[in-house]
Amino acid sequence: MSYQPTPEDKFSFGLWTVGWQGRDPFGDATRPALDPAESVRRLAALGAYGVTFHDDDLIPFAASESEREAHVKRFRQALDATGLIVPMATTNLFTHPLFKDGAFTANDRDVRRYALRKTIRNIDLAAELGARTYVAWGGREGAESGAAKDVRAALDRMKEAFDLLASYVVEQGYDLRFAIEPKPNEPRGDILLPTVGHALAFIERLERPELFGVNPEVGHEQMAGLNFTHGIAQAIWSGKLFHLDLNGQTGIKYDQDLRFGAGDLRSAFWLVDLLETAGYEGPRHFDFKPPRTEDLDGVWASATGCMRNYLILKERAAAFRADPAVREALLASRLDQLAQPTLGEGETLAGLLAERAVYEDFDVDAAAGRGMGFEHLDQLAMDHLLGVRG
Ligand SMILES: [Mn+2]
Repeated sequence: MSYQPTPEDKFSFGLWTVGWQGRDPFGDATRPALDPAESVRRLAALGAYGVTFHDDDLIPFAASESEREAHVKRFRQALDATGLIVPMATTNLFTHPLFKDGAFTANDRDVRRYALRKTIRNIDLAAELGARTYVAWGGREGAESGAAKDVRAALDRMKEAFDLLASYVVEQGYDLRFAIEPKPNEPRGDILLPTVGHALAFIERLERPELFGVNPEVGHEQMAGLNFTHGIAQAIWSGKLFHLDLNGQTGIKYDQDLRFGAGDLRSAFWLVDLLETAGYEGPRHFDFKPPRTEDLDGVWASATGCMRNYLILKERAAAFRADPAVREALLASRLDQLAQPTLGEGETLAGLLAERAVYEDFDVDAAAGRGMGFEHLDQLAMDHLLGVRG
């Protein structure tokens, strides 16, 4: 296998990923600005199918109306020339000092009203460019200290904003759904909706929950020490995996945004196994940052590595699932039983309560003594992941 991506693989990249100039809290930019049209051409040449953007990646914050039109036109021409699509767009509600205390949940009411206008303006552009998903990452929606934020009131304002945005999209007739992106901290000390679970629960309180899903990011869940693949599985189980951000993270530390596969490799293997077997049909979107040690050649090498690692893991996961020894090991670990309802067909709880074999006569010691076989099963997975089997 060549691991050469094609548009059928549905790989997409944010303009802000390859375009990141390497500015961090301790150092200045190490790379020149990239022209969005050039990024589109390079990504298409590498085998990506899509490109995503924040309003401010494409159109500088203070651009005039005519400058705005010129930027959009150049971008659209690059899309038309390459066949790249825009599956998703999002709003930058975090860079400008205006948003230092948040956007939809800023204590300043006029900041919240401005944030709604800024978002709706970019939703119009997203719809115009054919995006089907609108991501909302509230990086500044949070606090560093207790009294600074009334969290219940802030959640009221967050709900108000999303309810208004959803009704706008419905009124305009846009074919666009929202995906909320959780993150536990950074840039705020603590961010609202910190995990996939928090976001899933919040969505159910909205007026149009059917228009909202999640956009989980590998590193964001792993920053909180959580099992990303489990979070994705629950999002899929809930019908809420509208989009996702692939990257790499090594443990509980700052948001590393490494290229996909370069963080927790075992977790990446199980993630690809899940996405490829659970019927997820959305974009495989990379939200990473090529390290600031890299020049532009290194940027494209990093982007290539994201896609290559996904395809290698896809191949390895498929080989794992196809291996007869794995099928046998899965049975020995009783995965087939987990898939069966706990009550039999037509059986009632009363029947379960009346059956002595279930409880009174149950051989507890024998059941407790049965090994689960998980170590053998996991080693088969390791062998496949490491490429020494099959
Ligand atoms: Mn990140």
